[in-house]
Amino acid sequence: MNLKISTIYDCNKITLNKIENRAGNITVIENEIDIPFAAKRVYYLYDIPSGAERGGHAHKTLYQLLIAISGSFDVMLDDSRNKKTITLNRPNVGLIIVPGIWRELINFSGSAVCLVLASNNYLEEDYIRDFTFFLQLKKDKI
Ligand code: T46
Repeated sequence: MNLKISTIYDCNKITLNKIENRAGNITVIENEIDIPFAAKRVYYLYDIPSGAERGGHAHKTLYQLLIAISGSFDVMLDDSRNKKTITLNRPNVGLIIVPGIWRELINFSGSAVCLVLASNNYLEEDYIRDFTFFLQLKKDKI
């Protein structure tokens, strides 16, 4: 997806499977079956102090799935024209974020854990961390 033309409407919540039994539940995520990309990297945010904010950047090429595997938090998405805020609070519901979307993670509950599946390895060059530069890139659509 072209980072210049992607919008917040390309970022959607997905409900993952939940295999239930008396001893508890399992959710399984398989590349290109349960998510529309192949995950190359997994990381998770935890021990997040009350009032802390994470994110504050966009990615040039990275696709991600975010899941609140414990607790809850809000994800604010911005494509330079439109904004929306998504609450994640269930371990079998994730949010797909496509390239070219500014995101901020706020309102973490106590013990919240944010699991992220990402389509590529860590590359600092993939980050756009300056909001003014992000707006310029999105304006320059052609
Ligand atoms: C995102 C949100 C949801 C690494 O060395 N390797 C990694 O794979 C990652 C993700 C981070 N880092 C280092 C880079 C920084 O020195 O860990 C430090 C914190 O990273 P950052 O400030 O980017 O953390 P967040 O929580 O603001 O953002 C992270 C992801 O970077 C980002 O892709 O969408 O989680």
